[in-house]
Amino acid sequence: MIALHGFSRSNYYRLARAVLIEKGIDFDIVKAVPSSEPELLAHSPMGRVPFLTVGDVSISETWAIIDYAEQIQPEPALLPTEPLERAKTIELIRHLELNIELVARRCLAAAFFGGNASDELVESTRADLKRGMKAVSTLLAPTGPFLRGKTFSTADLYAHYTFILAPGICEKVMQFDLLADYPILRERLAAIAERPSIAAAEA
Ligand SMILES: N[C@@H](CCC(=O)N[C@@H](CS)C(=O)NCC(=O)O)C(=O)O
Repeated sequence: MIALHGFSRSNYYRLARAVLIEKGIDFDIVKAVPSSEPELLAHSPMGRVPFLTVGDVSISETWAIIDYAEQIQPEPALLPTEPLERAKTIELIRHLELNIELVARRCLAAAFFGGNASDELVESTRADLKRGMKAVSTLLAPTGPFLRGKTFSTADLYAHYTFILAPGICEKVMQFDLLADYPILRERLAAIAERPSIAAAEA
């Protein structure tokens, strides 16, 4: 049996959950929070969530979970099969994660958990996010409704779960609207947010 472990406030957990729902894969949900306890490290070597268990095998890292889901349940496809479009979709996903999600997270503690962020950190985060947003926007297909055009993909789910967190961090720590200069992206995110799997992953 497949089980997804995580907690509902985790955007990565909700992303993995939405993918499994989109795929129609039958899975259980098990509550788990990040920890460096040996029991958790045995499943997820950095002590992070989500992780997936398939029988007695554990898979950490959301991208690995998504890839596994794609392999065991190819339809509906959440990644294009045409090689170039698949590469462009993965390229977009990597930029979302590396240049928006992980950059914004540098100020996560300061935004929501009473941590401190030095002026230097705030400024470098703001500058890197601006670069990241430009990169992401150049990778959007010219027409929607989804980020890469007519076909919904994992990139849309990555974007949804990236942009439910990063703008809040920017607003709290930098008083800046991350999406202000990107109305097309904002519009497509609104269309993606209507996806039933997203509502189901919140449940
Ligand atoms: N690269 C990991 C990141 C997962 C992640 O950062 N999860 C957060 C919860 S949303 C976590 O466990 N944080 C605790 C930590 O980083 O130690 C993935 O793709 O699954």
